[in-house]
Amino acid sequence: MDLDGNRILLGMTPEQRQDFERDGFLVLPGFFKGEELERLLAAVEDVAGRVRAAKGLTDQDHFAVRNALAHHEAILDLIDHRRVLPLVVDAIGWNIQIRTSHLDYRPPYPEHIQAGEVGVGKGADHAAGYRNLVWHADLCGPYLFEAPSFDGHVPFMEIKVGYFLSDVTQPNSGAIRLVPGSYRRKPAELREMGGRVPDDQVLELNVEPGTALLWRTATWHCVTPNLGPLTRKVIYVGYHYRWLRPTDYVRQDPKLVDASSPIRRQLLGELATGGDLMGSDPLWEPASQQWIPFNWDDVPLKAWAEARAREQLAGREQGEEAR
Ligand SMILES: O=C(O)CCC(=O)C(=O)O
Repeated sequence: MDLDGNRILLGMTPEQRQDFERDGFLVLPGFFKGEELERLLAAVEDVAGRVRAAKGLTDQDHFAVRNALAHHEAILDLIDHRRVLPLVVDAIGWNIQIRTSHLDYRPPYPEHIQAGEVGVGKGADHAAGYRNLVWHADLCGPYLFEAPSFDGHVPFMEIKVGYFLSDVTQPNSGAIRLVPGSYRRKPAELREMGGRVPDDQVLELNVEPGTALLWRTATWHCVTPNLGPLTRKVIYVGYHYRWLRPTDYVRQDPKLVDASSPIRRQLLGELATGGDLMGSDPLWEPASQQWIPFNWDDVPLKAWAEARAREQLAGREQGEEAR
């Protein structure tokens, strides 16, 4: 915040921030190109080969990998990518860690499988195990997180960055569908609508490889079947507050943590300085440092964000003086 209480943006333009507030997401075409995109695609194929070997799958089979960051360095490098982090902090702040990172690998449907109605979850494809996710908002549902809802709305708990690495420009090629602005609607409304959303409220993200999507995961979304000729390849990285519990891990592999930078250690759910997660007196006065740390150096994204905000302010002031 500046002295007038205005949010200082670290990566987003004011227009992007407005779009994000209005729609619940930002689409960033051409986010990865050239070598960066090639590296991610090679990583996906490398992981895919290992998954197939481990699970006895064929190259026609679809699968998802969770805690994907632990399976390839190129995926790990996404979590604090220099162009991603400022956007993430603008969206959700610095008091964060990774909840989940996942890879979705979805070859074209075999000819004999008929797609059911998109977003509804009934059809031969669902019966055959194809995961064309139905319309939903994340972190809510009949058994999950409804207690802390405010007046039936989903509190702001998480954002994800999606990286669409394959061509999903054609309708029904495995693209995500979104309902702009729906993070402000109650999940109960979606249920009352029978889990169907009228077409005029829906945006299907038919995007080129290398597009990124920064989004509040309370935005209603579903996935189309892959009726095209190409394999759908998407990676998502989800960031939530440090005081929530991740889904992909209790603690990440110590080798991975030890080899990580302080900011990366924070994002992996650890204290950047390597201290005890339960504080300095874990036996008699345990105090989760994922709530309020004794030492803010344990949460280095705070200082990182503040330093960047100061730079932005100084730049603004210099600009004003030059006028
Ligand atoms: O695979 C996708 O595009 C969407 C995945 C999804 O529903 C989610 O991340 O919650």
